[in-house]
Formats: sequence, C-alpha cells, structure tokens
Amino acid sequence: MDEKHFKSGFAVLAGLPNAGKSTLLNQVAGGLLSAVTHKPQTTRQNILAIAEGENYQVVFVDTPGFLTPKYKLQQTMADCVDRAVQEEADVVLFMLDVTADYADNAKLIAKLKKVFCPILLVLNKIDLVKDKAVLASLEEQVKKELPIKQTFHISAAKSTGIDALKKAVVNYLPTSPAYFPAGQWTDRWERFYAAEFIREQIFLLYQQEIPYSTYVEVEKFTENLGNKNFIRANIHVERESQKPIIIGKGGSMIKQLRERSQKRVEEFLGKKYRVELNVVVSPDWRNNKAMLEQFGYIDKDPREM
Ligand SMILES: Nc1nc2c(ncn2[C@@H]2O[C@H](COP(=O)(O)OP(=O)(O)OP(=O)(O)O)[C@@H](O)[C@H]2O)c(=O)[nH]1
Ligand SMILES: [Mg+2]
Repeated sequence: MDEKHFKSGFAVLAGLPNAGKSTLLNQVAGGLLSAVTHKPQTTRQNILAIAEGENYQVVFVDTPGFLTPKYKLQQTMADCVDRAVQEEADVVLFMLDVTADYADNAKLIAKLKKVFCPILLVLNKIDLVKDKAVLASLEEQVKKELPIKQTFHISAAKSTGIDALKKAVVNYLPTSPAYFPAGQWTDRWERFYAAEFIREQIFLLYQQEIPYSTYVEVEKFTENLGNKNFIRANIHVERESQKPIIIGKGGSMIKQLRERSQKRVEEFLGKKYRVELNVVVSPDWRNNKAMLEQFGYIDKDPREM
C-alpha cells in the first residue's frame, strides 16, 4: 500500500424515498446489504458499505429517503440524512429517479445548497426512459441550482453504469488512511441485518400502514448452540388491532413471513437458521422518544444516561 496516495472517505447517497439508493448501495457493495422494496421509506437508518481497492477505501453511506417529518420516527430518519450529508460526507451522490416528479426535490436541494463537499448527480432508473433527451433536460435543471461536478446515468437495478460511477467517486476522496480495517465490509453486526431483513419482508408482505407501524427487535441471536442457529424476533406494532393483521387468518400471514424471513436471513448469512417470530404491541412507538431510543433510532442524550 502506498500511504502517500491512498484515498479514503465517505460517499453519501442522498435522494427522495424510492430513488434507488439502497439498490445502488447493494451494487457497490457486491451483496444485498441494505433492504430494498418497492415501498418508499424502506430505509430508516444510515447503512454503510465499504468498497476497497489497492489504493482506496470508499465508505458508501445509504441514507433514509429525504422527507418532511410527520412523526418522531421520520424526524430521526431526517436527522440521519442531515448528519450524513452535513457532517460525514466527503462527496455527496445526489440520486434522482428519472421517472419521478423532479419538483418534489425542492427541500432536499435547499439542503444540498449548504453542503461544502463536491456533489455528483446520479440519474437512476434510466432503463425506464426511452427518450434520453429527458436525462439532459433533468441535468440542466439540477445544474441551475447545484454546483454538480459530474453526472452519471445509471440503472442500479440492471447494474448499468455502476463501475464508472464507483471509479469516479474515488477521485473525489481526500488522501487519507483507511477508516476501517482491510476486508471489513460493514460496520454492523449480523443481528442488525437479521432485523433489517425481517423488516424488509414485512414491507413486501403487508399493505398500507402496517410496514410503517412495525419495528423488528431481534431478541435472541444464537449460533452453534447444540449445532443450531436460532433467531427470535419481536415484531412491535403500534396498536392492538394490528396484531391480528400481522398474524393473519389461522396464522397464515405470520407463517409466510417466518418462512420468507428465514430464507432471506439464511441467504445473507450463508448458514441455516431457525427463525421464531412474536408480535408485541408497543402503543404509538413511532412517536415515543423513549421507545425510539430503546430501538436504536435515536442516540441517547448523554446527560440523561
Ligand atoms: N426499473 C428500475 N427500478 C429500480 C432501479 N433502481 C431501483 N429500482 C427500484 O426502485 C424501488 C426502490 O428502490 P430502493 O433501493 O429501495 O430505493 P431507496 O432510495 O433506497 O428508497 P428508501 O429507502 O425508501 O429511501 C425498488 O422497487 C427497486 O427495485 C432501476 O435502476 N431501475
Ligand atoms: Mg433505501
């Protein structure tokens, strides 16, 4: 390793819900690290993926979709975006879904105007546009408002344009030693991913408000205990009336959820697990500061510890 020329830093993915940030993170990470679903607001916390080469280490940061908070959980999600963009980023990748309404980005753009680091524009979902002139006109609009260094046309889902983007990102990083030991690909524990992927399956399986009202807590995560790997998770919902919806008629829904979650976790961790799910009612947790702290969505105020 040539320390004089080693580059390292944080590349933050910022964009509206559903722009494809987590799909891109998974592409650059080379594994399904971050939950992806067709529903907006899938990601609730910043998720890192570390990509490294001979002379660089890029820490990609997936953030929750930028939104105007309506309840406390959404406030914690917006805080994650602020922290990543304003405090952590060495380069920001501003992601746009080229099929979505550009006007919805106004507030995020206002925020990005205050950022000092370079901003790259990433136009995503180009597989869905036939008329490529749309891309040039979008780029022109964004450039009227933000000092964009470079623009990339990608399809995160179809893996188009990813290598060029990844390569370019390295150029915008400072000369710096690596932030994480070589070979490390994330900063989270397996337990965290187990909870995330069960939550991902809830987003895919249930409708309307249910996914948004749910928090998954992995209560037990044991490996090789009598040759068994075992995960027990509590699914917290907000109201008593949501419990039977999660469970379904004769337990049919929770059975499906258990099977899908088990498959997803096994694929990710590369081992067999037995997953057990339990439903708990935690009234109005999305608006309860103490519960949000307990669930790890807010860092505890050290003065109150
Ligand atoms: N056609 C197409 N779909 C894509 C592309 N990238 C992402 N998607 C889809 O867009 C949806 C949202 O993708 P996510 O990666 O979860 O989006 P996100 O920006 O992380 O969303 P939040 O976590 O809610 O902020 C999923 O259904 C993806 O499969 C793309 O390049 N082309
Ligand atoms: Mg996401």
